[in-house]
Amino acid sequence: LPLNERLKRRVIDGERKGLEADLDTALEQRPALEIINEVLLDGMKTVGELFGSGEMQLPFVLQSAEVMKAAVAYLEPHMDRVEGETKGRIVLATVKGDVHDIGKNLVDIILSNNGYQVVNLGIKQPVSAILEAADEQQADVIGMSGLLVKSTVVMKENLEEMNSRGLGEKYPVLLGGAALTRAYVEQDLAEVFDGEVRYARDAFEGLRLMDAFMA
Ligand code: B1M
Repeated sequence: LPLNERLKRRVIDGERKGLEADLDTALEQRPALEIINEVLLDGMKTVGELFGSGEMQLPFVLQSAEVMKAAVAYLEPHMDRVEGETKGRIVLATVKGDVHDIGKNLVDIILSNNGYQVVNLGIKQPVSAILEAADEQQADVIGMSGLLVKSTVVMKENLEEMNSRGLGEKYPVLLGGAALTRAYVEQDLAEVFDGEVRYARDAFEGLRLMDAFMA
């Protein structure tokens, strides 16, 4: 198989052996971020489709996720980094009940490499932990990720909790994850939230929105 197809296949098949060697070859041809966005994520997309249609079982999805994570970790040192003063701080978490963290961790990498301090709390974070960390770390922005449909409901509850604690105006909120839509966030959620809440389709839009929040 050609290199890109082979890399994509590794994600789909959860085949780690020889991954680094293929990534090294790929790095000779294109930047690390492009490998992630145009090759590896394409593989994850196929995994999602196969799982969704019942053609792939959960343990195999987990193996794919592990290859994806290993590849991102291997590529991270090869990504461009903007040096200089910190542009701001975000507390980032996958919401309560949700274990998906590949997208969240990509957001972490992109923001960290572009001048932001990221306090990454991990997965399954209740709103109380997110708000506590935001307070302790003096965050400028709160970022929540979630891929399950039920996480979109959790996010709404979290925003309502922020309202009730009078924190809506204090922290702008950035939301992302496959189950969300722009309309749900920027119309439905924006209506219930006292502050500013924005939807990021991907990590790069997350970066643009952070820049806008901090401007
Ligand atoms: Co799960 N899973 N999974 N899964 N999984 C989905 C989400 C699903 C759509 C698959 C499907 O059915 N086709 C489905 C959800 C359906 C629904 O809710 N209606 C699903 C399900 C059902 C489940 C379980 C319930 C399965 C089960 O147990 N029966 C279970 C849930 C457990 C739980 O959370 N409580 C489960 C478990 C798992 C694994 C553990 C096996 C594994 C996760 C491993 C891990 O993350 N460490 C896994 C995986 C890998 C997936 C799919 C296949 C791929 C997700 C992924 O990593 N994509 C996924 C299919 C899909 O998404 N269509 C699926 C790549 C990643 C880069 O994309 O996270 O969307 P994403 O991030 C994007 C953007 O969304 C954005 O930036 C990224 C790109 O730049 N973004 C942000 C994300 N967060 C952001 C935050 C921001 C800004 C941008 O600012 C704060």
